Amino acid sequence: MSYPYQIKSFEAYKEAYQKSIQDPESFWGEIASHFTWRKKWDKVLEWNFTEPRVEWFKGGKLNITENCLDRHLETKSNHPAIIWEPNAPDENNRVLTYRKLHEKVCQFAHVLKNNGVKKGDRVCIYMGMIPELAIAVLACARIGAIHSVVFGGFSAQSIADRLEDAQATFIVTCDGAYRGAKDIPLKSVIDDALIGNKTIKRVIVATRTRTPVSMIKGRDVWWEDEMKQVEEKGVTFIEAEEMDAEDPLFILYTSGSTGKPKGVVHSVGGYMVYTNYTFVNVFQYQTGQVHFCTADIGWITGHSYIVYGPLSAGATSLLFEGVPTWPDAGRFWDIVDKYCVNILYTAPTAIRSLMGFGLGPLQGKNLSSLKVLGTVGEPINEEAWHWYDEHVGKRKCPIVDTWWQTETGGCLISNLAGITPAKPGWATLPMPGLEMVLVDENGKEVIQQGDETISGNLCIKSPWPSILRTTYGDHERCRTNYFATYENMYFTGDGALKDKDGFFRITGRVDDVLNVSGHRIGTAEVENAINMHAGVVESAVVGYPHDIKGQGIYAYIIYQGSHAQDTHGTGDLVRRDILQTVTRIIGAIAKPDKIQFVSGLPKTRSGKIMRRILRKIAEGETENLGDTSTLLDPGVVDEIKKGRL
Ligand code: 6R9
Repeated sequence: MSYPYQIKSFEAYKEAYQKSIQDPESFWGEIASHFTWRKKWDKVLEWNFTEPRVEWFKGGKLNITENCLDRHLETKSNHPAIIWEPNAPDENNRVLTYRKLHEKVCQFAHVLKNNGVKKGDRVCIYMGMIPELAIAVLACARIGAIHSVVFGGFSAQSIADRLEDAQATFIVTCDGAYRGAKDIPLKSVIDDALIGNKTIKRVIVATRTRTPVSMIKGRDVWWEDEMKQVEEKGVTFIEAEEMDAEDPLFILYTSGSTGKPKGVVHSVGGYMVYTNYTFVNVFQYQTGQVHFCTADIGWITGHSYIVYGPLSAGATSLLFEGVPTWPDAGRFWDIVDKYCVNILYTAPTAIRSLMGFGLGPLQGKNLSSLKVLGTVGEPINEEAWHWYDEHVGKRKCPIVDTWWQTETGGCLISNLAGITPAKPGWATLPMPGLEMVLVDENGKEVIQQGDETISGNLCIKSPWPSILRTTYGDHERCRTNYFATYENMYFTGDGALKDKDGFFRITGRVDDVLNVSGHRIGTAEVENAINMHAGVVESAVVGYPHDIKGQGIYAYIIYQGSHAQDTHGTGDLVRRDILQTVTRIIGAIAKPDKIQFVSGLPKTRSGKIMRRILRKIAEGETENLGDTSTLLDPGVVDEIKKGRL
């Protein structure tokens, strides 16, 4: 398979960009024509950002799995689609060719149907990184069910909230998951999440860890038993459901500045075209190459660049169950060596953590297969960039710094590997079709004069094919969150710089969202969880710079529980209980790194917590706190400064 829309020179990029802005409909229509459609669209694009309403390839009919699987069968049936590397290096790996993956997806689609799943039903998928996860995702898409993958690190409470919000009726899970030295009892977490749940009709459980599980009669069935029934009938195919281009493909929950995660909805047609287009162009994928994206499928990066982007391009996608530091910090390099990985796509936090182990783990590992390196999830600091470039890429692999979001579906700002220039710490140029602007607090576009570098809030003036369509069950929330801050623009929530060459550097979130190890966490969410603890009166959570995680979580807590005595000592017991509470309510990823007990929080006379001050103290900038005269009780600031951790 060749990609006629693969950009091959900087000149060609500029041309494509020009064309995409002048005539987006013919630009995207031409690209979309290279996919398999049951029926061609009537109109490429209709939109307004006021409702908002965005429709791409309107009237078009397709199924994304025919594009990810069926269309490759003629020429690539024996090519590996998914290579699976298990958590333990001595366990056998698995390779699923396009034929095998197609067969398994069709069979599991039958299983879903046999269990009552219908087009439009919401299926929650809570699994570890095993091939069955990708199979479950694709099987949902095959029959038009809407998948909602929940990352395996989220708690029962988080799952329960998501099940409720999506009104999910089915769950696919595993007995347990291996992640490094840990063994996570997924089914047991699901059981907790289902206490009191009335909507879930069936739970399908795949075997992985053989952790004992309680299978509830009439509700829970084994993946293997169900598959066997289909296999024994010799069934290897299922007709794909014909979907409208604008039908929802999936829901993925992500954190915002309010306490409740939002169910971002992506639709079939636009998401398919855009993830494929960016996969082929950003990474400059060549047929036969092995693409290793280290994200978990529970995040958008895994959806777009492990599953849909690579498979729709007929690529080989490597799926790794474990973590970069287990059994040792050489694991990524062993995998690159073992499978001759050509493209490695990971997060700056992983690079920084591996840097900490020095060069030893790289020794004796053959990394010469690598052609392209990528990063995603957070700004990359120059030190990490150079380490990646020098010690992993051996100065011969372009590094793509890809900026994007759950809501954007695919990369929006990135250099194209080896085609457009890179600049350490800069995501560089927008993808074709993307009209990025920087806006000041008053909503006015910041206009560049001469060679100056400008800064502002990053907004987008017009839609690209994989823009979110809504937040599930609450369109108004989608409007107010993304389209109401600035008129007629999508607001990203990020701040950015733009230099004289038009390159963008993302400086980080400008809202109350933290980015911890590349994971988005809302401060309000963490506060809500902390406040659940019986002894907590009030709390305020902010981010602070963390060497490895990028940002750490700093919590200021007013505590008056029965353990109060202890907070005057070390407070360790209480701290431990609070961490346990956060783990229960959200998951371990949201645990504060620092907890400072305080007697009061800096508030304005109207009762608003002044986070700006708390942020500065957490960052260690205790001297220059700005205007504190509007505070109700300026004295608390001194106390907080003194007790800083
Ligand atoms: C894909 C993904 C989105 C937020 C985003 C921004 C940050 C992502 C980045 C980056 C600087 C990059 N972010 N990529 N910041 N440079 N290359 O990560 O989606 O989990 O929704 O997070 O992550 O702040 O707004 P998501």
